[in-house]
Amino acid sequence: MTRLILLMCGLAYASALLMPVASPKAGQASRVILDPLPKVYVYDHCPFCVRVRLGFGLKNLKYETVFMANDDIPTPTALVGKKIAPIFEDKDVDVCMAESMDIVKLADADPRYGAVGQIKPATDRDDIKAWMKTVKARNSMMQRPRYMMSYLPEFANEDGKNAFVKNHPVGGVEKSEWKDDSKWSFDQRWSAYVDSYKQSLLEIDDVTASLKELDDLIFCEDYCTEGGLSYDDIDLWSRLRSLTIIKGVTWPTKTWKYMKNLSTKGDVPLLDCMQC
Ligand SMILES: N[C@@H](CCC(=O)N[C@@H](CS)C(=O)NCC(=O)O)C(=O)O
Repeated sequence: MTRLILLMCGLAYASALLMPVASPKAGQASRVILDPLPKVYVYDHCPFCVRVRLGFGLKNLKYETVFMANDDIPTPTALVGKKIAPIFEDKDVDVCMAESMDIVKLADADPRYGAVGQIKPATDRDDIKAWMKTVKARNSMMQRPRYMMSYLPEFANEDGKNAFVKNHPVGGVEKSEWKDDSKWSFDQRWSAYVDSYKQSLLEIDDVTASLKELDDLIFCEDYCTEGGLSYDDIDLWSRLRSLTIIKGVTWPTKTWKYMKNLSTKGDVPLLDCMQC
């Protein structure tokens, strides 16, 4: 009997995962498919990149996602002159640019990329901004070691991971000091990452508690600010997605539905399948 129940649960889970993703979604703008497709160069873990992916996905604008390796300097430099993500490239109209919010705003103001004005302006909500400020440092410390344990494409090779570790301090160390090879060796940096992961296990309940506070600030399961989907969501959802990699966090019901709904509508998967 237990085996039967487990099998049924497994089947329900599998059918949820295997739902067709290309079917038209209720209330969504019609699909925009340019030829050639515009490209978005990203790192999967990067919340700024997620802003663009979410914005384009919500607009139902098809684009090619290029996951750059984290140690790839030539690709972004050839495009915009420095190592940065996201980068938006639409060769047909000679557009190649960085800056996530500028990219989403450009796409939502130009009929080339579908109906304009689908995303309402940011409302500058001080309560959500204050929440994000309070949790920012702690959340980064929890996410960084987990990215190194993940299957994210920019870290598919050791060089990508090593580049990330060298550029992202943990344990409250200043970036300039952390990057100084005379002060921090390769092994010391990695060992600090292990310590940071261990420390983070003691802070899981704090993440749960902070999400409980946020839940009261989220208006509904589809958008965080009364009035509809806005740039508030483009920013907030993209930051929250990074938290979905942390195992053991209990998400409040409304906030989790918000995460799942925008994940589906924006066609950006959460990271919960690689929690650690
Ligand atoms: N203001 C930029 C920030 C972009 C940004 O800082 N991206 C990070 C990745 S999360 C980056 O490319 N950093 C340089 C690096 O990884 O070397 C935006 O919103 O697009």
